[in-house]
Amino acid sequence: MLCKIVGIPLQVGASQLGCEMGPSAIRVAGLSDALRELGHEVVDLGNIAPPEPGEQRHPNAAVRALHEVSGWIRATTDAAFAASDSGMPIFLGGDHAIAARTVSGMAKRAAAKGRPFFVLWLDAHTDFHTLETTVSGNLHGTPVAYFTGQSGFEGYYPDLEVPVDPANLCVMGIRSVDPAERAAISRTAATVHDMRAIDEYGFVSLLRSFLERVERENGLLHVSFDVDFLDPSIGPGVGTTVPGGATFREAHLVMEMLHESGLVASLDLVELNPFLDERGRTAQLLVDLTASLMGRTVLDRPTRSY
Ligand code: NNH
Ligand code: MN
Ligand code: MN
Ligand code: MN
Repeated sequence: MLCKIVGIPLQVGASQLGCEMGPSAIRVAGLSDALRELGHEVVDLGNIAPPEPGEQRHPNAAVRALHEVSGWIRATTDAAFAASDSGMPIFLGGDHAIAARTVSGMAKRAAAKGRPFFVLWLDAHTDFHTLETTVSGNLHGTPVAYFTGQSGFEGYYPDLEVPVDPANLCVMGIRSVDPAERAAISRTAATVHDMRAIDEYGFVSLLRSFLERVERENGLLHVSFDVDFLDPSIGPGVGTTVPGGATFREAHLVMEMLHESGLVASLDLVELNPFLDERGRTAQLLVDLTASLMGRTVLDRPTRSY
C-alpha cells in the first residue's frame, strides 16, 4: 500500500497549545520506518502551510480563533482530496478541528468514486458542537457537527460540498459529552457507543457490526483517531485527558480488526500534544497503533476475526 503522510499543525482549536508539534513528534517516533517495515511504500508530503493572518468574529463570544481555524480547514480539504487520488492518506494533527476537512475531503473523494462514505470516530468526545452551542469556544469540539451538515457554519467554515450522512457515522469511546451535543447528536441517526456500551458489549461486537455494514455497502471508511480515546495512563500526551478510556489491548484490537477488514481508506492521528507527553510515549504508541492498523501482527492469522 502507498501511504501518504500529510501534517496539519493546527493548535488553536484546542485550549492547551502544543498540538502544532504533533506531526513532528509522530515523525520522530518513526511512523515512516514502521510502515516501510511492513512493506508499505511511504511518501511524506510534509506539512500544509498556515493560512494568512486575520480576524473573524462570531455572535457567540466564546468562539476562539475562528479565522485561523477556518483558514486551516479551508486549506486542508484540497490537500485531503488531492492526497487521496491514490494510496492511503494519513493526516497528522494538529488538533481535531482539522478533521472538519480531512473528512469532507475524503467524502468528496468517495463521491467521485461513486462509493458510500463511512466515518469511525474514536474519541472521548463527540465533537458535535456548532459555533452557536460551543461553551468552551474551542473549535476542536465542532468537526463532526460541521461535516455532517448541521447548520450554523455557513459563512464561517468553508461551504460543505459533500456532507457525511450521520447514519454512516460510528462514534466509539465516548465519556465526555456537553448537554447541547448530547441533545443534538441523539436527534441524528449516528451510532454512538459510550464507554458504558463498550464495557457491556466489548469493542469486538460493536465494531464488527459497523464494519460488516461498511463492507455490505462497499463503502470507503475514514478513521479519525483522537489521542484522548486512549486511557490517560497509556496516552498522557493530550490536553483533554478523560479517565476511563480504551486500554492498550483494546486500542490495538480495534486497529487489528480495522486492518483485517481491509476497508480503511484514510486515517487522522490528532490531538497529540508533545509538550504534555512523557518521553515520547504517546507518540510512540500512536506509531505502534498505526502499525497494527497497517498489518503488524504478533503471529499469522489465517482467518479474520471480525
Ligand atoms: N466538548 C468539549 C468542548 O467543546 C471538549 C472537546 N474537546 C476535545 N474533543 N478534546 O475531542 O470544549
Ligand atoms: Mn476530538
Ligand atoms: Mn477528544
Ligand atoms: Mn476543549
